Amino acid sequence: MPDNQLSRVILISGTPGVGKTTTSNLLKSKGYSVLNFNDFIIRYGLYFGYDFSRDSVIIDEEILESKIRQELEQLKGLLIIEGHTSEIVPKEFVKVAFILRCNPSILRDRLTLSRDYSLDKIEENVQAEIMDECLIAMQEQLPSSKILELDSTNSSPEEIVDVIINYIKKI
Ligand code: DAT
Repeated sequence: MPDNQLSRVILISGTPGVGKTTTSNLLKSKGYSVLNFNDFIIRYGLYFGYDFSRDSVIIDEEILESKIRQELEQLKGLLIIEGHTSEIVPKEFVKVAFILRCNPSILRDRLTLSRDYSLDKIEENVQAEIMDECLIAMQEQLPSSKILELDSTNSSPEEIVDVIINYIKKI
């Protein structure tokens, strides 16, 4: 398929608690199409187990990549895909990946206030943020020219969304 006929995908990734859902909901309210990657995985049963210690589904990356590819081949236009495993989306569709970041101690506060997570799970996510896990996972898939980090520590969700929309307008 020629590149100009592919659907264009913007990824939003980052450690749980950095603000992906909040940002995505704002984008949705402004009329953008947003796919929550975790909902997609669950809707199509694209997982083969549940990791109770991490409170997350265990995915089969090959099956998931093939299913999302099928979906994207049928789509035209812009789709925002949000999720902390969204680096699995085939790179030929991806225009840019935004990695939301947050200062680890603020992230700990956000997770403590907003989630029913155990202390271990909160610390696991804080460590993942410190270790750049989502950034590194994305860097393994995309060139650095297609990855933009946005720090949500001192920026409101509206400010984050403005940056994303300004970028979208240019592609
Ligand atoms: P995620 O979807 O990445 O797990 P979220 O959108 O559920 O994160 O946000 C987690 C919490 O942090 C939630 O209580 C809202 C708050 N939050 C999100 N973005 C923020 C921002 N830019 N500034 C302050 N708080 C934010």
